Amino acid sequence: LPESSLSSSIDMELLKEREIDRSRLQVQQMLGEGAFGHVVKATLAQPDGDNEVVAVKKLKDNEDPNARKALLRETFTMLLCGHHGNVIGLKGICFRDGPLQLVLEYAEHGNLLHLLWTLRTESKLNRTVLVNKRHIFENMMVEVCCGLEHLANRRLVHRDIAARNILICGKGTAKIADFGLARDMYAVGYHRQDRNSDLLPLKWMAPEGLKNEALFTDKSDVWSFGVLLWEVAQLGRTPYPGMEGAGRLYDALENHFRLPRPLLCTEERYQLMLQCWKFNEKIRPDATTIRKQLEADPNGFF
Ligand code: ACK
Repeated sequence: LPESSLSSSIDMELLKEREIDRSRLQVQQMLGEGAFGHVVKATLAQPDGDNEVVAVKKLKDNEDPNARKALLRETFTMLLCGHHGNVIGLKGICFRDGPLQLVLEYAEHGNLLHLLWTLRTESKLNRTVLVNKRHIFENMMVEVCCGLEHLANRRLVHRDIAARNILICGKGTAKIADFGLARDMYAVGYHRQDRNSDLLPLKWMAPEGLKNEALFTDKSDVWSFGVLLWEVAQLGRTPYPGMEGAGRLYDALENHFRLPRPLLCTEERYQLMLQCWKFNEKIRPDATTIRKQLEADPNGFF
């Protein structure tokens, strides 16, 4: 990794502290791909001779300077984030003698959206699975809130909270993943949405994010969390079917249009979603308040 792509020698020190020698990695199989990166399953050789299963994120095209910048930014966001049990952990970084690679904690049960689709199929055959599995999903939402509380404490905005980005690790623990869009609130202050990109998660974005000169805060992640609650109650359906385009959605939201109440949730749970979708971010609850409400009412889904 050329030092010119780092903003300071402090950055270099941060990377060195967390360096992993790439010869310790043995790639096993492809897990999937995102906008600019591949994720592969690999084993990481431990000093005691054991092999730990990990996920490795790398670029599709190492020559693309924008992609390199994006992965480097993702790396530093994860370093700033530090350790939390409900955020996918960064085990280390390979940056010498080859392309930049992030070594991540492996999520053996894949993403939450996929899990919801499976549940939808199962529930068509037997409705009782919903009630039987309710507590698992209630618990996952509490866990995501804990992760969001940690991000807010670290002054980080994720900007892409959605079921597809919640990964499920061993024992069914939900962890926030994919920091590709995340930002440091204080370092950036505000930023302009990239209008040329259609990769932004528009249907999960708060109105201030849909606007051009947006001020993203932890409360923008709270809006997305409300959409995530809706995705769970709708067993992984896509929000606002048929509605495309940031402009149309913004206008609808400004005119008080909201996602309708899912059949598989209580009125109370829907009221919590509506709190997350307050147009004015200042009156949205924070992650701690939402977590307490979820804990006080653990039977809101299905
Ligand atoms: O949604 P998925 O099944 O889970 O497909 C994507 C793909 O790689 C591209 O991001 C999967 N993925 C990402 N990070 C991890 C991880 N830490 N453990 C397991 N799978 C992962 C993700």
